[in-house]
Amino acid sequence: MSFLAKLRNIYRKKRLTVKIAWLGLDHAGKTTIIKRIMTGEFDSSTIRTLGLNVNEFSDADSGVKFISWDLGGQETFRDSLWQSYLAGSMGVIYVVDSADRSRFEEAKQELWKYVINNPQVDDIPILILANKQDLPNAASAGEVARALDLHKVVKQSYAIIPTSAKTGFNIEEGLEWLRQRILEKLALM
Ligand code: G3D
Ligand code: MG
Repeated sequence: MSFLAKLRNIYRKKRLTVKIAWLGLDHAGKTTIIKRIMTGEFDSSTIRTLGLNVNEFSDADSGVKFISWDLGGQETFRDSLWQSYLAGSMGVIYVVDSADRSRFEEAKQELWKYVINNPQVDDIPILILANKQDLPNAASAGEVARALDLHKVVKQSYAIIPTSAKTGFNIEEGLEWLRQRILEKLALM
């Protein structure tokens, strides 16, 4: 069963919207992965606020809402804006282009600034996708983990897994980790 189909059961039982925040530098593969997971009919919209593109995807049937945001580039007013989008998220998915080593440092800075060092994310599970594994020069998940300093994460529960949005490799399997964390959280609600 797919990630969405499994979450649909939660929705039917609890009538809860499961909101998940997708972050990462532009070009990491967020939109491609989301479109791959969103089966059947879904709504998508792009909200342009203060020069930022926020993409929203919702699947009415499962009550799942994905909110996706490109990090990196010029500094804007996004700090305060982002907080409101992150509030109430049950999970954060951080996507990295494993083949673009020239942007690992930037990916690390943004991950720590907006996710790991963000008090709003203290008890939100973080799934990191080392994407584009189909490319011959892609760094392994271990190499990406070292580049992002993940061994220094102490507050949050996180996992890093290798994926390819192009071939579909490991996408459902990786999301399964996050789904389990979400189920644990819901059990406490
Ligand atoms: P973003 O939403 O994070 O900004 P996109 O990223 O989903 O728009 O993807 C950016 C580009 O990377 C797209 O190519 C997309 O096809 C490609 N891409 C995404 N995931 C993978 C992957 O796993 N492997 C490979 N080889 N390419 C991937 P274009 O050419 O449209 O810019
Ligand atoms: Mg995108």
